[in-house]
Amino acid sequence: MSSRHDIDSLIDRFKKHDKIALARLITLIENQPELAPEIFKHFENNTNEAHIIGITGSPGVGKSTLTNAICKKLLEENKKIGVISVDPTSPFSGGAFLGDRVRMTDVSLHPNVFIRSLASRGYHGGLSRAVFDISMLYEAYGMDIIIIETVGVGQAELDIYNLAYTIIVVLVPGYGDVIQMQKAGIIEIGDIYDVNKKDLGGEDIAVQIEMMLDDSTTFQGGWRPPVSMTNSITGEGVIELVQNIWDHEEHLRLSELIKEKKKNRYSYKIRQLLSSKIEQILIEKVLGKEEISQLAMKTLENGKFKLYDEVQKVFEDALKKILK
Ligand SMILES: Nc1nc2c(ncn2[C@@H]2O[C@H](COP(=O)(O)OP(=O)(O)OP(=O)(O)O)[C@@H](O)[C@H]2O)c(=O)[nH]1
Ligand SMILES: [Mg+2]
Repeated sequence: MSSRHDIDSLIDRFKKHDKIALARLITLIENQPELAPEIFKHFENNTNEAHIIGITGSPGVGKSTLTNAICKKLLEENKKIGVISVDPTSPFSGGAFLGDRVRMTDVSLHPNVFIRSLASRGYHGGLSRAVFDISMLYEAYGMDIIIIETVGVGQAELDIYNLAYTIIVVLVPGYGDVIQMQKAGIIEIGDIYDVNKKDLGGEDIAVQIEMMLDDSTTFQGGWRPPVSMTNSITGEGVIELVQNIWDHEEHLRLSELIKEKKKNRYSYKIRQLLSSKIEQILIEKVLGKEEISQLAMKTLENGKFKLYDEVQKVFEDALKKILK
């Protein structure tokens, strides 16, 4: 199911806003990234640009529920929305995939919303590649807004900083969360802060974030991140949060910072593409599995402390071969 003809007919249906065709193209590009150029070729005349939002925060703070509530609000504004939900599917939160489906069923059947969950496990670094490619498909499909949900631990939140234009950091009542986020260095990346589960308190957290922001001396281009409080189950406070999103979008547009954000997004992607190509050349043409295991044998024989030198030598030889 990937012959040229199949792709062409999928694209035809995609262009007629067939959600099933969108879903299939996503699956195709997810599993066979090498098809991306052929697929994207069909959209060369498409100029639609979406505003890309990243929602991040610790597990269970309500990111998916909040995404659902934001979608509802945006649908009232007649927006078309694509969601990419990166689920950790950790052994501890097993079944998160289905859980997200359930929490988002509210909006997922609406013709102007499309939701894709990606299991973060098993991607081995290719996750942001998939997130990027899917967001390209969403833009080609005509989405006005793209929401990327990631758990704010590990590598993923660094990726989101490079991939999205407006970052929402979600926190919940209880100081532990703020401290954990501070440790992980995530707390600083927010353009907007939201204290969710306000039905459980949270005033103190909002104050703490405001104080933290007051201590920061530099705000990017004069933007001081606003702090909202929501109950994403009832939708309370979501109007304010969505207003903050639009304010930030306007700020980026008027200050032309959006150009920087976009430049950063594509630079990031280009670096990724290039380094994977270089890696591929190295592995396929110069240093395959066989050569690497020979090198390992040599290391065992000659002493493990020579490992770095040996690798450097092999690398230099490889470079010479490539450049020849
Ligand atoms: N009391 C209360 N519970 C909430 C609120 N928002 C979400 N929840 C509940 O919090 C739990 C986790 O919500 P999710 O939306 O799955 O949280 P998440 O951050 O997406 O979780 P992961 O994707 O697993 O990290 C669910 O049981 C929600 O019903 C809220 O505003 N108040
Ligand atoms: Mg979730």
